[in-house]
Parts: sequence; structure tokens; C-alpha cells
Amino acid sequence: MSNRLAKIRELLDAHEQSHLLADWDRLDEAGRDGLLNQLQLLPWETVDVVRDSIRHRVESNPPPSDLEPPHTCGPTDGDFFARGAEVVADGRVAAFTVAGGQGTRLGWNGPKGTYPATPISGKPLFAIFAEQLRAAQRRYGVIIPWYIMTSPLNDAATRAFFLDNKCFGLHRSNIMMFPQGTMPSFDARTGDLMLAGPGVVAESPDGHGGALDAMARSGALADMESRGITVVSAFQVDNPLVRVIDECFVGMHESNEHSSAEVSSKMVAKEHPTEPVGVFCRVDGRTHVLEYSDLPPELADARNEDGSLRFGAASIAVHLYSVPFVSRLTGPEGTPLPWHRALKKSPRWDPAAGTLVEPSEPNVIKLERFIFDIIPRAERSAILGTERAHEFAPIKNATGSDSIRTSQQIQSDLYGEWLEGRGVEIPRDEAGRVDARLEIGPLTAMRPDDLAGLELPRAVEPGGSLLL
Ligand code: UD2
Repeated sequence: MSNRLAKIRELLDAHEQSHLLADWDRLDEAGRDGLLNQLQLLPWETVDVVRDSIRHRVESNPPPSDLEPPHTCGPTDGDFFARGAEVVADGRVAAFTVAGGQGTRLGWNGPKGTYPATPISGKPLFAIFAEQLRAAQRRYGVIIPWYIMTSPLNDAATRAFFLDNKCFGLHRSNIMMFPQGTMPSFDARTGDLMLAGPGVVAESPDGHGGALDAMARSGALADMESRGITVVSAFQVDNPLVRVIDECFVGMHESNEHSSAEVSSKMVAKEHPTEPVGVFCRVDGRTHVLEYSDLPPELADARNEDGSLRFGAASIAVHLYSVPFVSRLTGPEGTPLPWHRALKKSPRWDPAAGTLVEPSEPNVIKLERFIFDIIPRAERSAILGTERAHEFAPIKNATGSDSIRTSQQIQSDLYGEWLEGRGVEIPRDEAGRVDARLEIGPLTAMRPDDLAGLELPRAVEPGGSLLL
């Protein structure tokens, strides 16, 4: 141990981080071993660069200049559905969920995918996605493997949830979970690394862009290749209305003239200039997503002649990637995605006082990679415009916008539309929103046509509920 400790001391001196050993004398054998392991594995080159840039107040990732609005297409711009259905029926599509986030804003004590999301049965997000996969497997008679990226913080809880729920009827061998990596947190003032507890360096998940490394490292990418998967349908864990397998999107990805079939995205019209969604733009002929926190207010507010937002193509974080593209990016020729910085509030361990200090102001800089930074790595990348009301009901906050309340209203509104299409009388309030709780499970219907032949009530009472 003493030899190892001496080496680590040298390493920390060289990187000006000796304070991380402040708890050494009070740690037991296991604590010391854990700390040395953690210190040995930190990405020291990146740590130096980030520390210096924080110390010298260097702005990270200034937004590119000369942004132009992107080209987008609609679902009826080609016979996309039939083409996509062929690819799905060929067994070439897999699903991929990024579920490594900490869900701090939601205040849910567990992995976000375990959150009860639907209006009546309170089905967890993971169950909705699983049922969509079962429905698509049944329709096409194929296996659609599901890859789920967790984080070291929620991996065990996510696995336990799936096992406790018998994988929601999916075969266990077709679900592969793998944790993403972590990055140390930096003191926002000094740029130094910090402790989260006695002898524990503060780290957090490295952003959903960590998916690239995690897919390659875990063997998920190799597993896709061995199964003959060519298209990965990727989505975030927080949207119960996401179309896990969307034939139309797959068809567009494979056949649109603007697509290189390497990476494609979905967009909806941005609701207002400050809506917290990334926007699509073009820089030097390539498609990019600019995250809301990186979009300067004058660009967020810029308008077209007709009054619509100039940068109004909002990302709902739904993408298709081709497996060869991901292999290329993670192979020897690939270069790592950039780091984005986020200023956050996080408790820190004070070794001198022996206490955990709760900050009153944001105090740490966390580093994240964003998966959408792979988009400009493709020469061409297509964007499919879709209806917000049909595909986007995110649950991000405990209350207010993007909360369970708004999400469940959007879900009921959508199913209200489907049911009205079959002649069912649906109560609506003055604003035209559905005044009832409605839920249609993916195994009952994936789209309005699937309701044909089902026995439906003539009407739903105001304030009533209907579960199909
Ligand atoms: C995300 C998008 C935003 C917009 C919006 C739509 C990013 C950075 N921003 O904003 O542009 O499209 O969603 O709903 O994507 N996650 C991980 N590992 C991590 C961090 C996050 O797996 O280290 C997952 C997380 O579990 C969730 C998703 O990524 O499924 C989104 O993360 P978020 O809540 O930080 O992103 P948000 O809502 O600010």
C-alpha cells in the first residue's frame, strides 16, 4: 500500500490535487483502497485542461457563428412507412434508451424509468417501452433487442426493477443493460476536484454522449453487429409518448435524399423562445443540435417574416443511428465528442470540519458529453418533422411544465383524438383539452387503426376514465 500511496501522492502533486488525500488517516483499509483505485482511474489529462480553463475563466464551447435553420421533411414526403416496415421486419432494428441521468429535477427516489407515468394504471416508463417492443415484435414476428444505458448510480436498481417485473414480458436475453462512465466534478471557483464524502472524489455521470464509449466498452455494439442490427432507435427515458419503433422514421432515415442513413433525428415546432429543448441548425452545410443553454438569447428570439421562430426546429431527443456509423466513431479513427459544462449545486465534503456542506449557490462544474454531437460527424443528416401532441409528453419536473400532470394531460388528449376517430364521444373543457383520464396500452393499440374491431363505449363521462 505504501508504495502505491507514494505513487498516487506524486500523481496528485503533479496535478495540484493533493487535498484529495486529506481524509487518508481516518480511512480504514477498504476506504483507502477505494480512494487509490478511484484516483488512479481519473482522466488526468482532461482534468488539467478543465481545471486551467476554469481558473482562467475560458469560455467553453462558444456557439458556432453563421448558424442557419436546417432542412426538415415531413412524414408524407415519401413512402417512408412501407420502407421502414421492411427494415423492421428484417430484424435489423434495435431500441436504445439513455437512462443514466440522475433525475434530480423530478425528485423521484429511483431510476427515472421506474416512474409511474400513465394516467390510469400508473404504468412505469420502462413498462411502456417494453410493451411497445412486444407489440412491434408481435406485428413483425421478429426479435427487437433493447439496449439500456444506466449509470453506476442506478444500474443495480434498474436491473432489480426489471427482474422484479419479469422484464415486462420480454425475454431477458434480448435486453442488455450497461452503465455509462463518470467524470469528476470541479469546484466552480478554483477548478479543483472535490470530495463528496470522506475519501470519495465527487463524480457524476458523463452525459448521454457517454453512450458511445459505453456501447463499445460493454460489448453492446458487438452484440448489435452479431445480431445483424443496422439501425438503432434511440430515445430518452422521460417521454411516455415516444415511438420506440417508428416505421415511418426508419423509412425516412433509409431513403430520404437528405439522409446519409448514418444518423437522423425527429423535431417538433419549438413552443416559445425559452422552451428548454435543443434546436437544430446548419453550420457549414452540416446539421447540428445547439443545446438550449448554449443558444444565445438573440438567436432564441430571432423570427422569420411570418413571425415563426427562426431556430424553431426543436429536438425531442429521438434519433436513429446506423451501427456502422457508431462503430466508425468509436473505432481507432474516431475522435471523442466535446465536453459541455454545466454549473450545478452539489453538496461537498469538508475534510477539515468533517461535515458535508450544502451550498446555497451553484458551486460545481460538471462535464457532460451530448449524444447529438455525433450528428455533424455525418456529412448529411435528415430531420423528420413530427406532431408534438402525438409524440412528446416529457416528465422532467415534479410540478409545473413538463411534469407528470402536463404529461398525463397530453397522453389523455392523444387517446381522446384516437377514440373520437372511432366515434366515441369524448368530453372536452373550454380550452379543448380532454376532460377525462384516458389510457390505451401499446398492446391494445399502437396507432388509431388498431382500435378497429374493439368494443368501445359510446361516450366517456366528463371527469371519467377509460383504460384500454
Ligand atoms: C434534453 C435535451 C434537450 C431536449 C430535451 C427534450 C440534452 C442535453 N438535452 O434536455 O435538447 O431535446 O431533452 O426532452 O440531451 N442521461 C443519461 N446520462 C446522463 C445524463 C442524461 O443517460 O449522464 C439521460 C437521462 O436519463 C434522460 C436524458 O438523458 O433520459 C435527458 O437528460 P436531461 O434530463 O439532462 O436532458 P434535458 O431534459 O435537459
